[in-house]
Amino acid sequence: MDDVVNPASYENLELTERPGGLYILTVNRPSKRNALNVATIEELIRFFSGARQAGVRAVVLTGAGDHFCAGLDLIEHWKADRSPDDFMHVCLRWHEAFNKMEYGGVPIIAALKGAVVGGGLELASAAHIRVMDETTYFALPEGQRGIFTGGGATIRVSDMIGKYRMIDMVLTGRVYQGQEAVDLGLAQYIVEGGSSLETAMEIAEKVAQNLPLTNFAICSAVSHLNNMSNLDAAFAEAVVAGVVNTQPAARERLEAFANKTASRVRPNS
Ligand code: 1HE
Repeated sequence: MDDVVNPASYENLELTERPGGLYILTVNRPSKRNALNVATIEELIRFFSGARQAGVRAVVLTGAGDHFCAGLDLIEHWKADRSPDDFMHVCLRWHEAFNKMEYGGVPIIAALKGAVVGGGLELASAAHIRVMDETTYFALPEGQRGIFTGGGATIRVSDMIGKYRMIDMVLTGRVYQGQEAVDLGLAQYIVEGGSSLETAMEIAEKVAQNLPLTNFAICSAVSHLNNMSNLDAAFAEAVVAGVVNTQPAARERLEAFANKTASRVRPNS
């Protein structure tokens, strides 16, 4: 079995295969509220670096226990008494992991619950779709802890909710939850009276029906294009569409539309 999708390859992550190339990836340190230590970040890098080549069609990312993720392992950080150089390199490994997620081309659906805080929110923000439930709450407690964000919140959380809301979250430790969190853009779905995992799985099953190259464009190119000037993004979008929209596998779907056997787009009933 490819090491990347072999559950035995991981100590801090639990990997469960589901039919159709779907995987549930669970940060599995519930006694530490799934705090991210160095070893867990390295395992995330390993999985997301090889997921596409290993044939993974979609990933549901969650945490063990009642909380999604409590962020940086503060105890490991405190005990290590790191130098600036050391911690800069810790953060660069976080970026390696989260960039592999955001730009890797495999759809990642985060199933959120309980605390999604600090680096936990940075982890969630590297997923493509976030599903929360009624227990989920978001915060950036870095300001209170005497530290700063280091795993991309300045980029991705700002992107989701706007720079000044992000600044307010870090300055004041403000907590967002419920429908307000969806309205602001911290999550795209809220599950009332049910589990975010179940809904995230349904979404993953649906997106895995798309062609892998199409999903690669959606889950890699959109992020790259957003980093470019509009002029360059328009050019690069055309190049990506040139590749994706002429893929042989798409012809069958286009033919079905032409033959009127494909489903039509209708309003929700
Ligand atoms: C931890 C961590 C952690 C819990 N690092 N060990 N993140 C934070 O500031 C959030 C810190 N955590 C909390 O606020 C709470 O733990 C929770 C709201 C997440 C959960 O509360 P609760 O009551 O269920 O658990 P607890 O009793 O606080 O913690 C249970 C255990 O998890 C305990 O360990 P134990 O050995 O004493 O049982 C805690 O020490 C441990 N634990 N959270 C290490 N974060 C790249 S820069 C990113 C910067 C940041 O992420 S800053 C935000 C850090």
